[in-house]
Amino acid sequence: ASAEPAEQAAGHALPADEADTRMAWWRDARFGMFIHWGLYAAPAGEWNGEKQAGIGEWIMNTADIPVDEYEQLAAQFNPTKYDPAAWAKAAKQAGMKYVVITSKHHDGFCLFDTKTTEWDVVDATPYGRDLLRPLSEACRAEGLKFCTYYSIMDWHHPAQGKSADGRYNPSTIKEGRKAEYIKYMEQQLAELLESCDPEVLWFDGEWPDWWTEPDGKRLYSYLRGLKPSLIINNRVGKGRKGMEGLSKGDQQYAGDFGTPEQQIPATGLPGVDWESCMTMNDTWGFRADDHKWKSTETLVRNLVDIASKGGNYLLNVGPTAEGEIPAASLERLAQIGEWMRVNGESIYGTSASPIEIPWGRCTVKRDGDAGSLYLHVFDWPEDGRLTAPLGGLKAATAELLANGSELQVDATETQFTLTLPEQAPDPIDSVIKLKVTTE
Ligand code: FHN
Repeated sequence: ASAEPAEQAAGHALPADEADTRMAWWRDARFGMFIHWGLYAAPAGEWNGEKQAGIGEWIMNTADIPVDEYEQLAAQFNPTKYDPAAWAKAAKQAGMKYVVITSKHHDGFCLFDTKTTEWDVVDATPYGRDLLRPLSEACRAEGLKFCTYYSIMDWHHPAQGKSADGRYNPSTIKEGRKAEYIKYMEQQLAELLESCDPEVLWFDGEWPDWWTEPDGKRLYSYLRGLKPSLIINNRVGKGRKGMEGLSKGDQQYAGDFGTPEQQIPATGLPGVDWESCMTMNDTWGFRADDHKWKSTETLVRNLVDIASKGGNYLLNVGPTAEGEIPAASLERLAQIGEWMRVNGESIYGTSASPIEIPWGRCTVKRDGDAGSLYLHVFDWPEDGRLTAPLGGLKAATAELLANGSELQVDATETQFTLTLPEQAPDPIDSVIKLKVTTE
Protein backbone atom coordinates (compact mmCIF):
# COMPACT_ATOMS: atom_id res chain seq x y z
CA ALA A 1 0.00 0.00 0.00
CA SER A 2 1.23 3.49 -0.57
CA ALA A 3 1.80 4.46 2.98
CA GLU A 4 1.21 8.08 2.09
CA PRO A 5 -2.42 8.31 3.28
CA ALA A 6 -1.49 6.66 6.54
CA GLU A 7 1.61 8.80 6.86
CA GLN A 8 -0.44 11.95 6.31
CA ALA A 9 -3.07 10.68 8.74
CA ALA A 10 -0.38 9.98 11.26
CA GLY A 11 1.15 13.40 10.72
CA HIS A 12 4.28 12.03 9.12
CA ALA A 13 3.77 12.80 5.45
CA LEU A 14 6.44 10.74 3.76
CA PRO A 15 6.67 10.79 -0.04
CA ALA A 16 5.17 7.57 -1.42
CA ASP A 17 8.56 6.44 -2.70
CA GLU A 18 9.90 6.52 0.89
CA ALA A 19 7.09 4.15 1.84
CA ASP A 20 8.00 2.01 -1.20
CA THR A 21 11.63 2.04 -0.10
CA ARG A 22 10.61 0.95 3.39
CA MET A 23 8.44 -1.87 2.05
CA ALA A 24 10.87 -3.06 -0.67
CA TRP A 25 12.53 -5.88 1.33
CA TRP A 26 9.18 -6.97 2.74
CA ARG A 27 7.58 -7.21 -0.73
CA ASP A 28 10.53 -9.19 -2.05
CA ALA A 29 10.58 -11.54 0.96
CA ARG A 30 7.15 -13.11 0.46
CA PHE A 31 7.79 -15.76 3.17
CA GLY A 32 8.44 -15.42 6.92
CA MET A 33 8.38 -17.35 10.19
CA PHE A 34 5.90 -16.46 12.94
CA ILE A 35 6.89 -17.58 16.46
CA HIS A 36 4.35 -17.72 19.31
CA TRP A 37 6.36 -18.35 22.47
CA GLY A 38 5.66 -17.54 26.10
CA LEU A 39 4.58 -18.86 29.49
CA TYR A 40 1.52 -20.50 27.91
CA ALA A 41 3.89 -23.13 26.45
CA ALA A 42 4.27 -24.51 29.99
CA PRO A 43 0.63 -25.58 30.57
CA ALA A 44 0.64 -26.47 26.84
CA GLY A 45 -3.15 -26.62 26.60
CA GLU A 46 -3.91 -28.23 29.96
CA TRP A 47 -4.94 -26.60 33.27
CA ASN A 48 -5.65 -28.29 36.64
CA GLY A 49 -5.47 -31.63 34.89
CA GLU A 50 -8.06 -30.68 32.31
CA LYS A 51 -7.39 -30.27 28.60
CA GLN A 52 -8.47 -26.76 27.57
CA ALA A 53 -10.12 -26.14 24.21
CA GLY A 54 -8.72 -23.65 21.76
CA ILE A 55 -5.38 -22.14 20.91
CA GLY A 56 -2.60 -22.68 23.42
CA GLU A 57 -1.63 -19.02 23.96
CA TRP A 58 -5.20 -18.23 25.11
CA ILE A 59 -5.18 -20.58 28.11
CA MET A 60 -5.39 -17.70 30.63
CA ASN A 61 -8.69 -16.80 28.99
CA THR A 62 -10.04 -20.25 28.14
CA ALA A 63 -9.32 -21.63 31.64
CA ASP A 64 -10.23 -18.25 33.20
CA ILE A 65 -7.04 -18.28 35.26
CA PRO A 66 -6.77 -15.50 37.88
CA VAL A 67 -3.69 -13.28 37.38
CA ASP A 68 -2.02 -14.39 40.63
CA GLU A 69 -2.39 -18.06 39.65
CA TYR A 70 -1.11 -17.47 36.12
CA GLU A 71 1.92 -15.66 37.58
CA GLN A 72 3.04 -18.99 39.12
CA LEU A 73 3.89 -20.18 35.59
CA ALA A 74 6.87 -17.83 35.50
CA ALA A 75 8.64 -19.82 38.21
CA GLN A 76 8.52 -22.88 35.92
CA PHE A 77 9.71 -21.11 32.75
CA ASN A 78 13.34 -22.08 32.19
CA PRO A 79 13.93 -22.74 28.45
CA THR A 80 17.38 -24.32 28.89
CA LYS A 81 17.16 -25.87 25.40
CA TYR A 82 16.58 -22.49 23.72
CA ASP A 83 19.00 -22.23 20.78
CA PRO A 84 18.32 -19.01 18.84
CA ALA A 85 21.00 -19.88 16.27
CA ALA A 86 19.22 -23.16 15.50
CA TRP A 87 15.87 -21.36 15.20
CA ALA A 88 17.34 -18.81 12.79
CA LYS A 89 18.98 -21.59 10.74
CA ALA A 90 15.67 -23.50 10.56
CA ALA A 91 13.93 -20.39 9.22
CA LYS A 92 16.73 -19.71 6.75
CA GLN A 93 16.84 -23.29 5.49
CA ALA A 94 13.06 -23.23 5.02
CA GLY A 95 13.54 -20.32 2.64
CA MET A 96 12.06 -17.76 5.01
CA LYS A 97 13.35 -14.19 4.85
CA TYR A 98 12.05 -12.74 8.12
CA VAL A 99 11.07 -13.83 11.62
CA VAL A 100 8.26 -12.30 13.71
CA ILE A 101 8.32 -13.39 17.38
CA THR A 102 5.88 -12.53 20.16
CA SER A 103 7.59 -10.01 22.42
CA LYS A 104 4.42 -9.78 24.55
CA HIS A 105 1.21 -11.70 23.91
CA HIS A 106 -2.19 -11.01 25.51
CA ASP A 107 -1.00 -12.40 28.88
CA GLY A 108 1.27 -9.35 29.16
CA PHE A 109 4.41 -11.42 29.79
CA CYS A 110 7.49 -9.85 28.19
CA LEU A 111 10.18 -12.01 26.56
CA PHE A 112 12.52 -9.02 26.76
CA ASP A 113 13.96 -7.02 29.66
CA THR A 114 11.76 -4.05 30.45
CA LYS A 115 11.97 -1.39 33.16
CA THR A 116 8.19 -0.94 33.08
CA THR A 117 7.39 -4.15 34.95
CA GLU A 118 8.85 -7.20 36.72
CA TRP A 119 6.47 -9.33 34.61
CA ASP A 120 9.24 -10.23 32.21
CA VAL A 121 11.58 -13.14 31.58
CA VAL A 122 14.51 -11.45 33.32
CA ASP A 123 12.80 -10.66 36.63
CA ALA A 124 10.16 -13.37 36.92
CA THR A 125 11.76 -16.60 35.70
CA PRO A 126 14.68 -18.85 36.69
CA TYR A 127 16.00 -18.33 33.16
CA GLY A 128 16.61 -14.67 34.01
CA ARG A 129 17.86 -13.50 30.60
CA ASP A 130 16.45 -11.60 27.65
CA LEU A 131 15.21 -13.97 24.93
CA LEU A 132 14.74 -11.62 21.99
CA ARG A 133 18.10 -9.96 21.54
CA PRO A 134 19.97 -13.27 21.00
CA LEU A 135 17.40 -14.23 18.38
CA SER A 136 17.71 -10.84 16.68
CA GLU A 137 21.49 -11.38 16.47
CA ALA A 138 21.07 -14.95 15.19
CA CYS A 139 18.58 -13.79 12.55
CA ARG A 140 20.90 -11.06 11.33
CA ALA A 141 23.78 -13.54 11.22
CA GLU A 142 21.64 -15.63 8.83
CA GLY A 143 20.67 -12.59 6.76
CA LEU A 144 17.08 -12.65 8.02
CA LYS A 145 15.04 -9.62 9.11
CA PHE A 146 14.11 -9.73 12.82
CA CYS A 147 10.62 -8.53 13.72
CA THR A 148 8.44 -8.49 16.84
CA TYR A 149 4.78 -9.05 17.60
CA TYR A 150 3.24 -6.94 20.39
CA SER A 151 -0.25 -7.22 21.91
CA ILE A 152 -2.12 -4.01 22.79
CA MET A 153 -4.55 -6.06 24.87
CA ASP A 154 -2.81 -6.98 28.15
CA TRP A 155 -4.62 -9.26 30.60
CA HIS A 156 -1.95 -8.76 33.27
CA HIS A 157 -1.64 -4.97 33.37
CA PRO A 158 -3.61 -3.49 36.32
CA ALA A 159 -5.13 -0.78 34.13
CA GLN A 160 -6.79 -3.45 31.95
CA GLY A 161 -9.34 -5.78 33.39
CA LYS A 162 -12.05 -8.24 32.52
CA SER A 163 -15.12 -7.18 30.61
CA ALA A 164 -18.50 -6.82 32.26
CA ASP A 165 -19.24 -10.42 31.33
CA GLY A 166 -16.18 -11.55 33.26
CA ARG A 167 -14.01 -12.38 30.27
CA TYR A 168 -10.46 -11.20 29.69
CA ASN A 169 -11.32 -10.80 26.07
CA PRO A 170 -12.11 -8.17 25.09
CA SER A 171 -10.44 -6.67 28.15
CA THR A 172 -11.53 -3.25 29.37
CA ILE A 173 -9.48 -0.26 30.44
CA LYS A 174 -10.27 0.94 33.93
CA GLU A 175 -11.74 4.42 34.33
CA GLY A 176 -9.09 7.10 34.02
CA ARG A 177 -6.20 4.67 33.46
CA LYS A 178 -5.97 4.66 29.68
CA ALA A 179 -3.23 7.29 29.46
CA GLU A 180 -1.23 5.29 32.02
CA TYR A 181 -1.46 2.14 29.89
CA ILE A 182 -0.58 3.89 26.64
CA LYS A 183 2.49 5.42 28.35
CA TYR A 184 3.45 1.90 29.59
CA MET A 185 3.04 0.52 26.09
CA GLU A 186 4.99 3.34 24.44
CA GLN A 187 7.86 2.88 26.91
CA GLN A 188 7.97 -0.87 26.27
CA LEU A 189 7.97 -0.31 22.51
CA ALA A 190 10.83 2.17 22.80
CA GLU A 191 12.75 -0.44 24.85
CA LEU A 192 12.04 -3.07 22.19
CA LEU A 193 13.30 -0.83 19.40
CA GLU A 194 16.38 -0.02 21.45
CA SER A 195 17.21 -3.57 22.55
CA CYS A 196 16.55 -5.67 19.45
CA ASP A 197 15.79 -3.12 16.72
CA PRO A 198 12.95 -4.98 14.95
CA GLU A 199 12.29 -4.18 11.28
CA VAL A 200 8.55 -4.80 11.70
CA LEU A 201 6.26 -4.14 14.67
CA TRP A 202 3.42 -6.61 14.29
CA PHE A 203 0.56 -5.42 16.49
CA ASP A 204 -2.33 -7.56 17.66
CA GLY A 205 -5.06 -7.44 20.32
CA GLU A 206 -6.39 -4.17 18.93
CA TRP A 207 -10.06 -5.12 19.17
CA PRO A 208 -11.03 -4.18 22.78
CA ASP A 209 -13.70 -1.46 22.77
CA TRP A 210 -11.53 0.99 24.71
CA TRP A 211 -8.92 1.04 21.95
CA THR A 212 -9.90 3.67 19.41
CA GLU A 213 -8.73 4.78 15.98
CA PRO A 214 -7.08 7.99 17.21
CA ASP A 215 -4.93 5.89 19.57
CA GLY A 216 -3.94 3.75 16.61
CA LYS A 217 -2.84 6.80 14.68
CA ARG A 218 -1.04 8.16 17.75
CA LEU A 219 0.87 4.89 18.24
CA TYR A 220 1.75 4.72 14.55
CA SER A 221 2.96 8.33 14.62
CA TYR A 222 4.96 7.74 17.84
CA LEU A 223 6.75 4.76 16.33
CA ARG A 224 7.29 6.42 12.97
CA GLY A 225 9.02 9.19 14.88
CA LEU A 226 11.31 6.70 16.65
CA LYS A 227 12.20 4.68 13.54
CA PRO A 228 11.06 6.00 10.11
CA SER A 229 12.06 2.75 8.38
CA LEU A 230 9.95 0.64 10.76
CA ILE A 231 7.19 -1.34 9.06
CA ILE A 232 3.96 -1.48 11.08
CA ASN A 233 0.94 -3.66 10.35
CA ASN A 234 -2.65 -2.43 10.41
CA ARG A 235 -3.68 -4.10 13.67
CA VAL A 236 -3.02 -0.81 15.44
CA GLY A 237 -6.24 0.79 14.32
CA LYS A 238 -9.61 -0.82 13.69
CA GLY A 239 -8.60 -1.43 10.10
CA ARG A 240 -8.28 -5.20 10.46
CA LYS A 241 -11.73 -6.27 9.30
CA GLY A 242 -11.44 -6.60 5.54
CA MET A 243 -8.45 -4.30 5.68
CA GLU A 244 -10.73 -1.29 5.17
CA GLY A 245 -7.89 0.80 6.51
CA LEU A 246 -5.75 -0.34 3.59
CA SER A 247 -7.81 -1.32 0.60
CA LYS A 248 -10.10 1.71 0.84
CA GLY A 249 -7.14 3.98 1.57
CA ASP A 250 -9.21 6.15 3.87
CA GLN A 251 -7.62 8.76 6.07
CA GLN A 252 -7.99 6.56 9.12
CA TYR A 253 -4.80 4.93 10.37
CA ALA A 254 -3.96 2.34 7.73
CA GLY A 255 -0.60 0.83 8.55
CA ASP A 256 1.78 -0.59 6.00
CA PHE A 257 0.12 -3.97 5.52
CA GLY A 258 -2.86 -5.90 6.72
CA THR A 259 -3.98 -9.46 7.27
CA PRO A 260 -7.02 -10.10 5.08
CA GLU A 261 -10.21 -11.24 6.70
CA GLN A 262 -11.69 -11.88 3.26
CA GLN A 263 -10.82 -13.77 0.08
CA ILE A 264 -8.22 -12.00 -2.05
CA PRO A 265 -8.95 -11.91 -5.83
CA ALA A 266 -6.79 -14.15 -8.07
CA THR A 267 -5.02 -11.04 -9.39
CA GLY A 268 -4.42 -9.59 -5.92
CA LEU A 269 -5.29 -6.16 -4.49
CA PRO A 270 -3.46 -3.55 -6.61
CA GLY A 271 -1.46 -1.15 -4.43
CA VAL A 272 -2.19 -3.05 -1.21
CA ASP A 273 0.46 -4.88 0.83
CA TRP A 274 -0.99 -7.80 2.73
CA GLU A 275 0.20 -10.87 4.62
CA SER A 276 -1.58 -14.07 5.54
CA CYS A 277 -0.46 -15.63 8.84
CA MET A 278 -1.25 -19.28 9.45
CA THR A 279 -0.43 -22.13 11.78
CA MET A 280 0.98 -25.52 10.72
CA ASN A 281 -1.57 -27.23 12.97
CA ASP A 282 -4.44 -25.78 15.00
CA THR A 283 -2.71 -23.60 17.59
CA TRP A 284 -0.30 -20.67 17.60
CA GLY A 285 1.19 -21.29 21.07
CA PHE A 286 2.44 -24.80 21.90
CA ARG A 287 -0.13 -27.44 22.88
CA ALA A 288 1.13 -30.83 23.99
CA ASP A 289 -1.74 -32.53 22.19
CA ASP A 290 -0.98 -30.91 18.84
CA HIS A 291 -2.93 -32.59 16.07
CA LYS A 292 -4.47 -31.66 12.68
CA TRP A 293 -0.99 -30.99 11.27
CA LYS A 294 -1.21 -29.65 7.72
CA SER A 295 0.84 -31.54 5.09
CA THR A 296 3.91 -29.92 3.57
CA GLU A 297 2.11 -29.98 0.20
CA THR A 298 -0.73 -27.93 1.73
CA LEU A 299 1.73 -25.47 3.28
CA VAL A 300 3.58 -25.05 -0.04
CA ARG A 301 0.29 -24.57 -1.88
CA ASN A 302 -0.68 -21.90 0.69
CA LEU A 303 2.62 -20.13 0.02
CA VAL A 304 2.09 -20.31 -3.75
CA ASP A 305 -1.57 -19.23 -3.54
CA ILE A 306 -0.72 -16.24 -1.34
CA ALA A 307 2.28 -15.16 -3.46
CA SER A 308 0.16 -15.50 -6.63
CA LYS A 309 -2.17 -12.89 -5.14
CA GLY A 310 0.65 -10.53 -4.17
CA GLY A 311 0.78 -11.40 -0.45
CA ASN A 312 3.30 -12.61 2.10
CA TYR A 313 2.98 -15.91 3.97
CA LEU A 314 3.83 -15.79 7.68
CA LEU A 315 3.96 -19.42 8.82
CA ASN A 316 3.87 -20.10 12.57
CA VAL A 317 5.85 -22.33 14.92
CA GLY A 318 5.03 -22.67 18.61
CA PRO A 319 8.13 -23.61 20.64
CA THR A 320 7.90 -25.64 23.87
CA ALA A 321 8.55 -24.23 27.37
CA GLU A 322 11.98 -25.90 27.17
CA GLY A 323 12.79 -23.77 24.11
CA GLU A 324 12.48 -26.30 21.30
CA ILE A 325 10.57 -25.97 18.03
CA PRO A 326 8.42 -29.13 17.77
CA ALA A 327 9.87 -31.87 15.55
CA ALA A 328 6.74 -31.93 13.37
CA SER A 329 7.30 -28.22 12.62
CA LEU A 330 11.01 -28.71 11.90
CA GLU A 331 10.19 -31.57 9.54
CA ARG A 332 7.80 -29.38 7.52
CA LEU A 333 10.22 -26.45 7.50
CA ALA A 334 12.97 -28.69 6.08
CA GLN A 335 10.65 -30.07 3.38
CA ILE A 336 9.44 -26.59 2.40
CA GLY A 337 13.10 -25.57 2.21
CA GLU A 338 13.76 -28.35 -0.33
CA TRP A 339 10.92 -27.01 -2.48
CA MET A 340 12.18 -23.43 -2.11
CA ARG A 341 15.73 -24.35 -3.12
CA VAL A 342 14.32 -25.51 -6.48
CA ASN A 343 11.47 -23.01 -6.89
CA GLY A 344 12.28 -19.96 -4.73
CA GLU A 345 12.74 -17.86 -7.91
CA SER A 346 8.98 -18.27 -8.49
CA ILE A 347 8.18 -16.74 -5.08
CA TYR A 348 10.79 -14.15 -4.05
CA GLY A 349 10.35 -10.72 -5.62
CA THR A 350 7.25 -11.79 -7.54
CA SER A 351 3.97 -9.91 -7.71
CA ALA A 352 0.33 -10.82 -8.17
CA SER A 353 -0.66 -12.80 -11.23
CA PRO A 354 -2.10 -10.88 -14.21
CA ILE A 355 -4.13 -13.98 -15.12
CA GLU A 356 -6.38 -16.50 -13.39
CA ILE A 357 -5.60 -20.18 -14.09
CA PRO A 358 -7.97 -22.99 -13.11
CA TRP A 359 -5.29 -25.67 -12.92
CA GLY A 360 -2.93 -23.91 -10.53
CA ARG A 361 -1.52 -20.52 -9.64
CA CYS A 362 0.69 -17.97 -11.37
CA THR A 363 3.28 -15.53 -10.02
CA VAL A 364 4.97 -12.90 -12.13
CA LYS A 365 8.36 -11.18 -12.27
CA ARG A 366 8.70 -8.14 -14.52
CA ASP A 367 11.93 -6.89 -16.04
CA GLY A 368 11.20 -3.86 -18.23
CA ASP A 369 9.40 -5.06 -21.40
CA ALA A 370 10.20 -8.66 -20.60
CA GLY A 371 9.45 -10.88 -17.67
CA SER A 372 8.37 -14.34 -16.60
CA LEU A 373 5.15 -15.98 -15.57
CA TYR A 374 5.75 -18.82 -13.09
CA LEU A 375 3.01 -21.37 -13.60
CA HIS A 376 2.47 -23.58 -10.53
CA VAL A 377 0.62 -26.61 -11.86
CA PHE A 378 -1.58 -28.11 -9.12
CA ASP A 379 -3.59 -30.36 -11.48
CA TRP A 380 -1.33 -31.93 -14.09
CA PRO A 381 -3.35 -32.42 -17.32
CA GLU A 382 -3.94 -36.03 -18.41
CA ASP A 383 -3.65 -35.02 -22.08
CA GLY A 384 -0.41 -33.16 -21.39
CA ARG A 385 -1.79 -29.81 -22.57
CA LEU A 386 -2.33 -26.64 -20.50
CA THR A 387 -4.08 -23.54 -21.78
CA ALA A 388 -4.45 -20.13 -20.18
CA PRO A 389 -5.08 -16.48 -21.15
CA LEU A 390 -2.10 -14.27 -21.89
CA GLY A 391 -3.52 -11.18 -20.19
CA GLY A 392 -2.17 -8.90 -22.90
CA LEU A 393 1.33 -10.39 -22.75
CA LYS A 394 3.21 -12.18 -25.53
CA ALA A 395 4.49 -15.71 -24.87
CA ALA A 396 8.10 -16.47 -25.70
CA THR A 397 9.66 -19.67 -24.39
CA ALA A 398 8.76 -22.10 -21.62
CA GLU A 399 10.82 -24.44 -19.45
CA LEU A 400 10.44 -26.58 -16.37
CA LEU A 401 12.01 -24.51 -13.59
CA ALA A 402 13.43 -27.59 -11.88
CA ASN A 403 15.68 -28.70 -14.75
CA GLY A 404 15.42 -26.08 -17.50
CA SER A 405 13.98 -28.56 -20.02
CA GLU A 406 12.22 -26.66 -22.84
CA LEU A 407 8.44 -27.04 -23.32
CA GLN A 408 6.49 -26.46 -26.53
CA VAL A 409 4.49 -23.20 -26.46
CA ASP A 410 1.68 -22.51 -28.93
CA ALA A 411 0.25 -19.01 -28.59
CA THR A 412 -2.44 -16.84 -30.14
CA GLU A 413 -3.02 -13.16 -29.45
CA THR A 414 -4.99 -13.98 -26.36
CA GLN A 415 -3.91 -17.34 -25.01
CA PHE A 416 -1.11 -19.89 -24.82
CA THR A 417 -1.04 -23.66 -24.78
CA LEU A 418 1.82 -25.68 -23.31
CA THR A 419 2.59 -29.28 -24.21
CA LEU A 420 3.82 -31.07 -21.12
CA PRO A 421 5.31 -34.49 -20.34
CA GLU A 422 2.37 -36.87 -19.82
CA GLN A 423 3.78 -38.09 -16.49
CA ALA A 424 3.14 -35.55 -13.72
CA PRO A 425 6.43 -34.85 -11.96
CA ASP A 426 6.73 -34.43 -8.19
CA PRO A 427 5.23 -31.13 -6.94
CA ILE A 428 8.81 -29.94 -6.45
CA ASP A 429 9.32 -30.23 -10.23
CA SER A 430 5.99 -28.91 -11.45
CA VAL A 431 6.67 -25.20 -11.81
CA ILE A 432 6.90 -23.85 -15.37
CA LYS A 433 8.72 -20.62 -16.27
CA LEU A 434 7.05 -18.93 -19.23
CA LYS A 435 9.12 -16.05 -20.56
CA VAL A 436 6.91 -13.22 -21.82
CA THR A 437 7.22 -9.80 -23.38
CA THR A 438 4.88 -6.86 -23.25
CA GLU A 439 5.27 -5.45 -26.76
O1 FHN B 1 -5.61 -13.57 19.62
C1 FHN B 1 -4.51 -13.64 18.74
C2 FHN B 1 -4.03 -15.07 18.60
O2 FHN B 1 -3.62 -15.56 19.85
C3 FHN B 1 -2.84 -15.11 17.63
O3 FHN B 1 -1.76 -14.33 18.13
C4 FHN B 1 -3.31 -14.55 16.27
C5 FHN B 1 -2.18 -14.52 15.26
O4 FHN B 1 -2.60 -13.76 14.12
N1 FHN B 1 -3.78 -13.16 16.46
C6 FHN B 1 -4.89 -13.04 17.38
C7 FHN B 1 -6.17 -13.61 16.80
O5 FHN B 1 -6.40 -12.95 15.55
